[in-house]
Amino acid sequence: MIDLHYWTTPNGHKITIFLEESGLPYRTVPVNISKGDQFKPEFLAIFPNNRIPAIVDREPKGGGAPLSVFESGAILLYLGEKTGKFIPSDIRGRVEVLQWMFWQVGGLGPMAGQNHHFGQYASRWRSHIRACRSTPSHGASPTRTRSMSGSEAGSTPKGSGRMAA
Ligand SMILES: N[C@@H](CCC(=O)N[C@@H](CS)C(=O)NCC(=O)O)C(=O)O
Repeated sequence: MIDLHYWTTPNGHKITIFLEESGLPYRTVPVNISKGDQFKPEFLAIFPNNRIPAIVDREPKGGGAPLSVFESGAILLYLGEKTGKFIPSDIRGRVEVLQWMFWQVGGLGPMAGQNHHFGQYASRWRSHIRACRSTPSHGASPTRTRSMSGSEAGSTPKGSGRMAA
């Protein structure tokens, strides 16, 4: 049985598509990244990169302790090798699959992710940060520092954009 630590994002879907297509038994463990579940100590203890998707294979090949894997590309490769599906064993077929997988995880994925991040979230931060900087007395107040680290942890700035000192 595979535990899939998951939220409904394109990176999460990559793994559900593989699992559904391969017929491997799995259960989903929701990680609400909008609420910051990925920063909970119990999640970080297994997956230090604070991101979904991530899996725990409770029956790894060869037996032994449950095996955890994070990063969608590493998970896809792990599951491909575990099941013998979607990753050919001959060198030419293998290269064909791996080059497109690396293209996706190293090129298209991050570009699309950053486009979404800067278009949807950072644009809100920009006006927030500009408003803070326009008031010198708000320079490096602890409130601002706290608020900015809150934003980095996934929440969006609240209020009009100007913070109390
Ligand atoms: N390179 C990673 C990217 C994973 C990723 O960015 N996951 C996002 C959701 S699609 C996430 O968990 N974000 C939470 C955060 O950054 O705090 C992969 O391919 O698995």
